[in-house]
Amino acid sequence: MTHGLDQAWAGRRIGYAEPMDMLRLYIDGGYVDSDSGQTFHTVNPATEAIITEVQQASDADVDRAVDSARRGFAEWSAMTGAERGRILNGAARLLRERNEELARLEVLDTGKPIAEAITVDVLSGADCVEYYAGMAATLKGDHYDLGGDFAYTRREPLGVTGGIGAWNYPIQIACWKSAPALACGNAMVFKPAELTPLTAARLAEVYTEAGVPDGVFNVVQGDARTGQAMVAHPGIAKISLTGEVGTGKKVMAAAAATLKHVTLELGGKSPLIVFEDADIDNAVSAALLANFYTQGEVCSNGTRVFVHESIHADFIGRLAARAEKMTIGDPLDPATDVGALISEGHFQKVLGYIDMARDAGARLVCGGGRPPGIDRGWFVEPTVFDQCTDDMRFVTEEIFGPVMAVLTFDSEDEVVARANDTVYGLAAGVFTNDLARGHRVAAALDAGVVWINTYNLTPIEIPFGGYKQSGIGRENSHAAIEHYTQLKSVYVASGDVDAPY
Ligand code: TXE
Repeated sequence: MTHGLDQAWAGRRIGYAEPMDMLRLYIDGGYVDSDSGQTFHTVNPATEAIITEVQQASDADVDRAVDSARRGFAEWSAMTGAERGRILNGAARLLRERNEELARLEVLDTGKPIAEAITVDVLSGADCVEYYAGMAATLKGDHYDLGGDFAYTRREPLGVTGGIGAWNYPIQIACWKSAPALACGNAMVFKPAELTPLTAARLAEVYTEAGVPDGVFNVVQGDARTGQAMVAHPGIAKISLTGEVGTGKKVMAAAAATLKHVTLELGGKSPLIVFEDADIDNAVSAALLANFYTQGEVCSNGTRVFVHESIHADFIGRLAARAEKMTIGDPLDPATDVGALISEGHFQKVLGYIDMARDAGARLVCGGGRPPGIDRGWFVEPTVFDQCTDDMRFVTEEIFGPVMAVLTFDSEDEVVARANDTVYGLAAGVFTNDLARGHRVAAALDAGVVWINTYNLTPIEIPFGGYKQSGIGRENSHAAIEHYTQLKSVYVASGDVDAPY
């Protein structure tokens, strides 16, 4: 099965990457040159080859993007929600038409398998744009009858907003931030992660082609420094960040200077709990996806797998048998299950955690390093450690790679307490056929998202975001509208002011 992939790409070898022009900034409805004179390059993680050079935005470029966004906002917010919705619907259609092209760019930039990118990344982004296109015309306030007097509320856009993305789902993150922002009448200046710059500008092309006015969605390229310029900019009313917890703390602190609205989608070290009555094969499927999909570079992954003692041996046996059959290699090959990690630095970081696990005395079940026979590209085998304890560093810290920790437990109370014993609170999985227990444990877990007998399903209709240090605010669903609008109360008097003096 080629996952719907055009045969022309099936089997395309790792080395393939047509020459690309230098990637410029996207401001005011088109590509423009940065005035910084500085560039960086983006690399194909599967081949370590440079894909193309990218222009690094200067602080003046961020200024230019905000000025353009202000002009775009004036035109865009003057439209009705229905008019904005029609345009955004067109953008969703164009994203679907460009799915294969954009999915392939995402594979080149991230190293993730084409089988994932072609079925999830771009299409889920299109679903998001379409969902908020439908919501644009439904935004409204309330009316309050005050006995002669009356009041009403207006749900108004914030103005120019800022989006800062992470590198694991570049175009999906750009859609998750820009679609609700634009549907509410805002403009957005967006910065993709410096490791994956390619597809955000293509989203800008799509918005322009669909009829979004110039300046409403601008893309600046660069690293933390460009992000810091956005957070400091007085013309940006809100920042939505997807990134590490440490970055979230820096952004929140810096945003205080201009008292910006902030929403943060950060990291996690989520528990995946398998009770003694669970369907073991289903739980194994979930554990594999929750640790090795996108090479484990998924924030909500269930990387602490708690298995009831009574089924532990059976679970580990079935897990190892399936993990060892996973195909690692050319991300452009539709048969590939596990692609390359995003960068040399991240590759070494993940290998470091694997060494840490060994040194801590955890038992290696399968994987454990670079796949034999692959000496180029930042590939790590799907790795499972057993006999782990809660205090091991690789069990408490987010690795963001294909490394699973299996732990055992005896009672529900014990496992809930251990699952919650973390600074994170992004997600959790509960595997049981006891209905009451499933809902009881879901209520007891400190997590923004809990999956019962499944994992990592994030339809656009449901809110996504973390408890504790995993984030602030929610993306997707109607919840995101709250983060991209502000409420104004208007009081209308029917008589004169009743002044006692
Ligand atoms: O994050 P980084 P990465 C998390 C995931 C992991 C991390 C990986 O759990 O922890 O993201 O992505 C910019 N001021 N999530 O390595 O390094 C930087 O340029 C302003 C959670 O990219 O934090 C980049 O664009 N900006 C998520 C972005 O911040 C700054 C899903 C993120 O960089 C900055 C996916 C600063 N001081 C990944 N420093 C979820 N919960 O949904 C860096 N940046």
